[in-house]
This record gives sequence, structure tokens and C-alpha cells, in this order.
Amino acid sequence: MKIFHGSAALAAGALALLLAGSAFSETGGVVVDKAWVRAYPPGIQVTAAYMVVKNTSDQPAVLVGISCSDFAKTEIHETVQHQGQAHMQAVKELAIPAHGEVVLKPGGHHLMLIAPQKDTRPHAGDRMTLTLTFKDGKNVPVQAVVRKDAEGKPAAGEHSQHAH
Ligand SMILES: [Cu+2]
Repeated sequence: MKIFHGSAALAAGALALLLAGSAFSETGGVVVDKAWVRAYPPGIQVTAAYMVVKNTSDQPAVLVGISCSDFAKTEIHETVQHQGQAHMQAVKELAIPAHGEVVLKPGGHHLMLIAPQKDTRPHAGDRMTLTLTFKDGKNVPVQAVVRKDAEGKPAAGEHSQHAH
């Protein structure tokens, strides 16, 4: 943690203004955007977190873990197709290429949140704090919003396959 002295406070103020207007967090070249957690009503013992992880640095960023105080266990998952069925499996690492991004989304990579530690469950619109841990020891806090489903997911019956 840096301690700001004298004139540095001006710069800190400008930074705070900048951050206040942004919907994402950035730590050491990793930018996380559009983070959300699927709502997990009482009785549901597992859920998943999704987000866009961008790497603005010249080096690959390797995600090795995620933590959330509301869950006893977490895993990094990928979804694979096997004989026409989707299965999830845990992976140890997820690399975000230099100047690239990885989209964690339903049906693809996601962060599994297992064994909720509280009886009370968040409602849609609530926020949860997750921490992403990278191989170089960097920790990136993420504010995720609780949602029932992916943002902008069209309702059944709409012409969702049409590209406009
Ligand atoms: Cu999973």
C-alpha cells in the first residue's frame, strides 16, 4: 500500500475521479469487466461467476485461482463437448494472452463457486466481491453483480439467431 504525501494527493484525487466513472477494475495490467454471478436460491449449492478478463500487459496473465468469502470452495472450469453433451471440468490455469482477453461465459470457461457459507442468499442486483489470483502472485478484486441470467439474453421465442 502506497502512502501519498503532499502534492501526490492531487494525483490521487484525479485517479479517484477516473475510477469513479468506470465500471471495471484494473490491477497491474488485468482489467475485469461485466462480472456477474448467477443467482443461487436456497437449496442450490453451486453457482458460477462469469466475466471478461482483459490483459493489457506485454506478458500473459495466468489465472490460477478465485476466492469468495461466501463459498467454501472454488474452481476454474471449462465446458467441453463430449458425445453431444456438455460437461464441465476443472482446469488448474487459465491463460489470458498478452494484449488479449478471455470471455468467461455460460457454455465456456467459468468460475465455479461451491458450498455457500451463508443461509441468506443474495438477490438479483446485489453485489459480491470475488478475488482473482494470478500466477505471479497478483490479486485482483472483482465486484460482480448477481443476476438470474446472462445480460441481454433474449427471451425464448425471439429471433435471436438473426444478425442485424
Ligand atoms: Cu462449472
